[in-house]
Amino acid sequence: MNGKLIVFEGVEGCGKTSQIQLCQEWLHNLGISVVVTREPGGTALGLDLRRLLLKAENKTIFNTTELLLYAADRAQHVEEELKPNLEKGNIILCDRYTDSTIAYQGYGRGLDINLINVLNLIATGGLESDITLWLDVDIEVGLSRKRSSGDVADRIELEAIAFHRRVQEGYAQLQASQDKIVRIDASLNKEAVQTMIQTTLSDRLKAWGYV
Ligand code: Z5A
Repeated sequence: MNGKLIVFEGVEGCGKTSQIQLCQEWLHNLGISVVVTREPGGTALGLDLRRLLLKAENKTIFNTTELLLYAADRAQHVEEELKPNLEKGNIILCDRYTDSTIAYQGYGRGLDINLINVLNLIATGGLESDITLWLDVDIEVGLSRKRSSGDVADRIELEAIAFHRRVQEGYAQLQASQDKIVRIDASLNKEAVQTMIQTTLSDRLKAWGYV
């Protein structure tokens, strides 16, 4: 496939949405064809799954059910959105992908990570990100940003702080074991974070032949 898949990962309120928007503008100004998407909810079916997954009243979703719903969202997203855009040569900026499942359902919920790896493989057909930007911010900072944004807290944000700490630890472990995952200090202001992202991506864009 000719395009590239750039994934943004991190705990709640790390600033993925803000940074993806700035990055989209930057790439657009460079004349690069860019598509923005997310998981869960990057397709019409995925939007329905997202509502089920994040509805705060859905307190009876079992951990395995949750895992399978995220996997179903991903399988649909890969076939309907990611593969066609990569075939067209587009750059895709994707808000969350397979590492979210390892961090949240693996480290957070305590489900078997080997099983999650197999499930990720089934859902993606082996499609991996070309680079993953891990926006690393202290969970308290992220959660307090979310609170001050005025958004209603969803089912996963309402989890205990210990859950969010395990998720954060999951990201740290993933980053330590994979060169493809680049840590970005997301505690800085939005402009400084974007500068770091652009510096990291500029080298890749050259290597990939986009600039
Ligand atoms: N999940 C899962 O469990 N398993 C999976 O496999 C997948 C997902 C794929 C939905 O994700 C949930 O699904 C998520 C994980 C789980 N858990 N929850 N909740 P989501 O990505 O849609 O939701 P989110 O993680 O809560 O992201 P978000 O709400 O989109 O937040 P964000 O994108 O990281 O941040 P933001 O919207 O850019 O910023 C939040 C606020 O902070 C906003 O007011 C900004 O203006 C402010 N902000 C952003 N950056 C800064 C800086 N640098 N300084 C100060 N303030 C800032």
